[in-house]
Amino acid sequence: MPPRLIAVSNRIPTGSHSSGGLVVALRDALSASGGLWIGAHPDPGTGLEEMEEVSGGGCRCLAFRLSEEEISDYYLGYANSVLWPLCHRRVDLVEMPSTYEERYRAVNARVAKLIAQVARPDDLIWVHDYHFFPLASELRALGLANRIGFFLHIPFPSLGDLSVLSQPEDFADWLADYNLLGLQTRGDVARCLEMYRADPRAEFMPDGTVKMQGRITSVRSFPIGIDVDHFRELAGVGGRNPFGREAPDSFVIGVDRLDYSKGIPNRFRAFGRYLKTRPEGTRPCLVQIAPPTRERVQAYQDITSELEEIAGRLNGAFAELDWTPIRYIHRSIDRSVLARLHRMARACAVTSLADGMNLVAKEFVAAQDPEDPGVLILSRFAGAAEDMTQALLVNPYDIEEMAAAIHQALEMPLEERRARHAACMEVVKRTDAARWAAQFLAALRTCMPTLSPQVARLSSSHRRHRPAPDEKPDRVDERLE
Ligand code: ADQ
Repeated sequence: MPPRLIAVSNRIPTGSHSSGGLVVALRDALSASGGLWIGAHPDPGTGLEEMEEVSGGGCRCLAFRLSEEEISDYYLGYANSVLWPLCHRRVDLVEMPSTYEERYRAVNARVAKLIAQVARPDDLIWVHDYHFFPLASELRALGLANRIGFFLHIPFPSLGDLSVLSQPEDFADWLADYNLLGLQTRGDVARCLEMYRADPRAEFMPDGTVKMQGRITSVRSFPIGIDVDHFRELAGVGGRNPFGREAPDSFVIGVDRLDYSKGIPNRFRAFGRYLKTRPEGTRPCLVQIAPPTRERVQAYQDITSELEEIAGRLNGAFAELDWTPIRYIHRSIDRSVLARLHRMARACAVTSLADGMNLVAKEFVAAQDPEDPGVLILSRFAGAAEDMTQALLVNPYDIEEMAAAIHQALEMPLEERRARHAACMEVVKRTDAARWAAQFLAALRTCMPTLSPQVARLSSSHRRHRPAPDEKPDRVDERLE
């Protein structure tokens, strides 16, 4: 039996979110080790000092509750109005009331205590994403010497953008408490190492690891992928045409959470530009599926209005009685319908201004019929572009170039489509979600451990923890004292 795994992420799988590649890959790794998945309960609540079992995820899941204030200040606030825009090169959108950061630190400290209550000394702990940057520091302060890994799903921020944080030096410090730091791309690794290179406390070891004040961290890229076979199966299943009698002649598909990082307004503009010059007699559509997220954050309300305005204007200008060029669906749809739509589309437009990987690009490629595949138009700023170089790579700020790519994709000869698809498919298979999880865990199991004396020293000098206004003085969990 491999060492027990504890996964920590903001979301835990519940019935409705349990079929994505990440969930399947982690669930399998957790089941194989008799592990636990810890995350926030989907509903706010009280009873903040303990976790509760949640069912529906296919593995043992424990949830902690977030209070309404924590959802506002920690989740919507620091995580999604500071760290998310910072990592997606939108420092202009960063909002910084001091309660955001205080609550972010306090939630991480509280979650660390909850984890410490259930963790055994030889468990592997795998922390996911920007909601939990300081979690390892908090666990070390409680005396845990376990191997702790971190995977960042979104882009690693640039050194310049990090200086927006109130205490940028804490960021490098937080990450140094992880034994393994997993990032999506080689570009992310380069940005992370640039941060450590600029930090006088850090030194580089001959094996490429980073040493900071006695802690050794390995920084590596692990490009995430999808459950390829499952998505192919979903796409290949027959059944009814999702359009019914309203099927377009040919269409380009876009599927994204409605987020400003996904570059959807420029995609619409590029499609409008393409419509102006399209070959005579053709009536293609852009089918955009964009369910809302984080609707209480102003920047997300703004992008929703902007898209409605552009789609309305373009449809007003180009629609005919029996043709609506932009079909914009502002809600989530069933994954099997999504897979069918991908297979039917002639092209998929992924136009992110910044994106950790972008799984939609991989899902589109996996869904294609290799004998008659559609074409992937892919932003060079999505992590997926680092390896999927045979997609039609575009600059998402350049409307003309994207319009030309839409034309090229819809007119591309069969042989070229096949060759490009085969090359992209090779990448999709190579980065399958199960392999991604296995590779990360193999690296975590073998990376340099944290020694107990180091933890003791670190926790005694747990320098910068600033208690939140409503936080009571700590009593370290007795088992660990
Ligand atoms: P996201 O920003 O959410 O993920 P992405 O990688 O594209 O972006 O994954 C979205 C997932 O949600 C896909 O599986 C997609 O099919 C699904 N989805 C999107 N719209 C949907 C809809 N309307 N109905 C049903 N399903 C829908 C973050 C990072 C990414 C990184 C992933 C994984 O921002 O860069 O690739 O994590 O690490």
